[in-house]
Amino acid sequence: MKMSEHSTIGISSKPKTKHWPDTCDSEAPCHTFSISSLQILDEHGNLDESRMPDVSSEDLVKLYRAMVLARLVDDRTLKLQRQGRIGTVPLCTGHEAVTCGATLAMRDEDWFIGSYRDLGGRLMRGEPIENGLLYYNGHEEGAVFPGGERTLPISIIIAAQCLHAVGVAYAMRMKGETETAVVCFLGDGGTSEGDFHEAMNFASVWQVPVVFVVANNQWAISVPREKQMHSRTIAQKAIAYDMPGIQVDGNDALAVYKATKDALDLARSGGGPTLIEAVTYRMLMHTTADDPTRYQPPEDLEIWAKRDPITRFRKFIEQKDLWDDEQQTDLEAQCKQKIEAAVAAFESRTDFKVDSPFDHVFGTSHTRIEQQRAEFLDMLKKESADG
Ligand SMILES: Cc1ncc(C[n+]2csc(CCOP(=O)(O)OP(=O)(O)O)c2C)c(N)n1
Ligand SMILES: [Mg+2]
Repeated sequence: MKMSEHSTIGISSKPKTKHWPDTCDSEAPCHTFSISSLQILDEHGNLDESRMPDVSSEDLVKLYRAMVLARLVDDRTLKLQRQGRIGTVPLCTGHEAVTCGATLAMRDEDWFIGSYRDLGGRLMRGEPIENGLLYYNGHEEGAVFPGGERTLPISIIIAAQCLHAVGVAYAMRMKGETETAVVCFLGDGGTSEGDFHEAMNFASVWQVPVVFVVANNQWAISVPREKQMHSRTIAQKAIAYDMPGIQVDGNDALAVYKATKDALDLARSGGGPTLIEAVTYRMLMHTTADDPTRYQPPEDLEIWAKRDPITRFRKFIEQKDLWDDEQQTDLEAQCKQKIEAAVAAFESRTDFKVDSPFDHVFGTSHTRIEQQRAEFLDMLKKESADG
């Protein structure tokens, strides 16, 4: 497609103003850049009133409830895995403010395109708890849910979802949707991948409505951030693509909410993409297949435990008289009931299509894939015949 055609599909055909000088005066910097940071709720639950976004009391409570549900689902899933009742699972403990805060800023018609550590946000988008259990037990059925067409399946391929996000945003504008936007979640490790940079580049060139939310949890499996990049911040990677970049306290759900809301407002108004770095910490293992005690300093865990996103938010809503111990007890009981119902439903299901992964490799049937499907089904048949 030629650039000149863009205006007919709703994407600005106007090139961005060229802002580089023909020659650079060696005495003065050509450009200077800076990265700002945002915290609204500190680790003790104290609020910076001047930065408080406009969020209703109802939404504050909704956000808190969503974070608690995600934490409790994580606890239960870890136990199921340790009991051998589910396969390998990535856990989200510590990440609740990132995904839940960002998701609260989204509209239902926006696209949620993420990875495997976004449980809280996925549940807020309406994904049943049972789905995650199915998915991590190897059943594709858990990758989709009714009404979840705009919540894409989890991307296990690091940063591949960034390209999907830009493509979806571009397609949306082609289809004439001018109000919807895409939120793309990824990790710090994802920003060291080529896919991320390609996506950032085209998001910038096309000025598509995408908000990249990077959960900088300090680790890519056992590789600490400083061993995979030399950048002082991840937010500064936005500068290379001339898009806004901001670093937020990723354990402060209000800061994540505000940064995402501002970025979505900008995107909806035609202002293009934004990169948000949410600084947080992975409080548990990478996945249940990994032993973080071999590489994670215990003192770091202590430091980050004091910054827990849920504890500080609870203090904040208690100070606002929106929450008390009785509500907490009720919430935990309700969550546990929902979780147990999901576990029971998951464990009683037998109607799986074991070869469903082959359905999703290409949009249409493909000879090579069909051969592989036949081999796989044959192998299962032989295995069950052998007992
Ligand atoms: C393209 C690709 N390379 C390698 C892997 C193996 N892998 C799985 S998770 C992971 C680390 C990702 O770290 P990060 O992006 O920081 O996300 P986090 O797990 O910390 O949430 C890697 C390398 C993969 N899934 N995809
Ligand atoms: Mg990481």
